[in-house]
Amino acid sequence: MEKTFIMIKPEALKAGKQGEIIDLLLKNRFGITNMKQFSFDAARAGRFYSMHEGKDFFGDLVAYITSGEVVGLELEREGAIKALRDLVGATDPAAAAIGTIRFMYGTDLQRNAVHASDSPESAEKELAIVFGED
Ligand code: FUP
Repeated sequence: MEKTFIMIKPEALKAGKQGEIIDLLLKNRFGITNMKQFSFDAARAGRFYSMHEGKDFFGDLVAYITSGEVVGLELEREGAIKALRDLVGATDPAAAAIGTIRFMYGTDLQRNAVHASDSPESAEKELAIVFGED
């Protein structure tokens, strides 16, 4: 079965929404095969978001993701990567479809509640950074 990665971002955690978000994952038939609450340091955040290095929002993105604890989950399901992206919704919560996680829990483009892997390569890389490093 396909694996993917989701991360509940700092503002959603501070608002106490992690339980509701995990409940939605289970209701949508994702299996949870690993889960961890942790804080990024700047070096690990830079590796995690390396595809955005050089973009104007990169510094703000790293500052934001290191601003508080996050919860990372390894998920398993048939077609997990696409199914999760559908459940998560568009990057900007203002554009996210009704019923999606970002529609319900996102605040703005940066504080959009969750991150979800967008390809098998991203999932493998992100799972290794979060669960493979100590
Ligand atoms: P997504 O794959 O939907 O998480 O979106 P992207 O990979 O395009 O963006 C990664 C993160 O960068 C988003 F979660 C929010 C942030 N971002 C900004 O803060 N400003 C931008 O202009 C674009 C993205």
